Amino acid sequence: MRKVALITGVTGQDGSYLAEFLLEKGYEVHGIKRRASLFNTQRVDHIYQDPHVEHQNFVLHYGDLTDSSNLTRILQEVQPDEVYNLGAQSHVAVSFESPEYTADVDAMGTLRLLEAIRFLGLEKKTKFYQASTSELYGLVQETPQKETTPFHPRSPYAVAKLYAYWIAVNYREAYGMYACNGILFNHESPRRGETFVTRKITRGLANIAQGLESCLYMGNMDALRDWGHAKDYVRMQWLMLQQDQPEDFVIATGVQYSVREFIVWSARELGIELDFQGSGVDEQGVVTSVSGDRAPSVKVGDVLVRVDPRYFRPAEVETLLGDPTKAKEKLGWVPEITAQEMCREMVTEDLKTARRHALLKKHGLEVPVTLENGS
Ligand code: NDP
Ligand code: GDR
Repeated sequence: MRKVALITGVTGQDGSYLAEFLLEKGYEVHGIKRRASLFNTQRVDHIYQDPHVEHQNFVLHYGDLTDSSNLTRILQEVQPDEVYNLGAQSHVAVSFESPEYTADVDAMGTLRLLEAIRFLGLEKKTKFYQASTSELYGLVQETPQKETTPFHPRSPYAVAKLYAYWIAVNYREAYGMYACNGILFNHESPRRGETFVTRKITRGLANIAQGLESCLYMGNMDALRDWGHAKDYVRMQWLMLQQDQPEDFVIATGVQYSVREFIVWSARELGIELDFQGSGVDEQGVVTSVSGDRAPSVKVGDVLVRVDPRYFRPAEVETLLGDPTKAKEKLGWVPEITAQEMCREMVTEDLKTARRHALLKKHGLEVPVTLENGS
């Protein structure tokens, strides 16, 4: 019998990689997608299967984590062996603007799913993965952060995820459910949402190199993060549900870089050397190009990056660095892709798109590019 998995957030970065991974493992994969006024399945279109053919093994269901009757109905229909709860309002800065909605989806949504599993009597059959986060550590109490490091969340997003973390632990202890938290540090890819910092940088600089944009507006460039590749991290999500006992794991690379360094790497991939004047938290901070021989639209002395305080957060998480020792020892997991390799892959993909758009522009055709500078 092939295993059946249900993924919330299947249309997101991790959901799409996880769906691919489980399909390769022979799973029947069900995903929950939100109803939207525009198509929102771009990340999973390549694995889409026509519902009119028989023996479909990738099935999408309309649903929402704010709707418990809908979650119960989908769970009853799918009867999953494994549930991966990846759905969330996942943007930290946006959570300050929509705190109540973030709590509803990220905290209550997790409770709704767990309750639906219990209500249907699936608590002994269905294993549950909760997408927990390094943001739980927020104002860090210990470096590097590991499973036993105390939490101090710094945003409505992190506080909502704190509830989700503990309700998963509680259902494990109270009802004997196989529920695990993966405390994942930042992970990125060419499929990363355009308003997260790495993608904002690779896409923004690629557009600048091709003359589609002139300046990238950034927040705190001094922030330090432990960045891994999403492909490596979804493998880990699956591994966590294949153990004898449910446990919580930190997933990280154990190496930390600044946002500024990520900007330098991305620019270098595009043939641009940069000169930083002012700090990442200095409102006067500007970054100019020193040379740009491979970037057709960049001249020496151009201001390519400016600090814009609108991207500062009301409470910032300055530094995160994970200690993945437990995952290495118990699950035999090691990340395979470095942050620099990932940056190269992201720049390469964004440059392909930027080149296509520049060509359209050159021929007077409409460029389907959103110039919104992100969050
Ligand atoms: P994304 O933002 O790329 O994807 C989030 C997914 O959740 C999307 O499919 C989105 O749908 C869906 N979603 C949003 N709101 C709802 C809702 N109300 N009901 C149902 N689905 C909803 O996030 P990632 O893939 O990067 O992250 C996956 C999970 O892991 C998230 O829970 C995130 O908080 C967590 N996490 C991520 C880390 C990272 O560095 N990427 C690190 C640690 C934790 P739509 O496509 O329609 O917007
Ligand atoms: P984060 O990721 O908040 O860590 O949450 P993000 O990429 O948004 O920010 C990382 C750091 O970069 C700083 N920064 C900027 N961030 C954005 N988005 N835009 C900017 O212009 C900018 N300038 C500087 C931020 O202040 C921050 O310090 C991500 C999400 O995927 C969460 O869902 C997940 O839980 C955590 O990672 C782990």
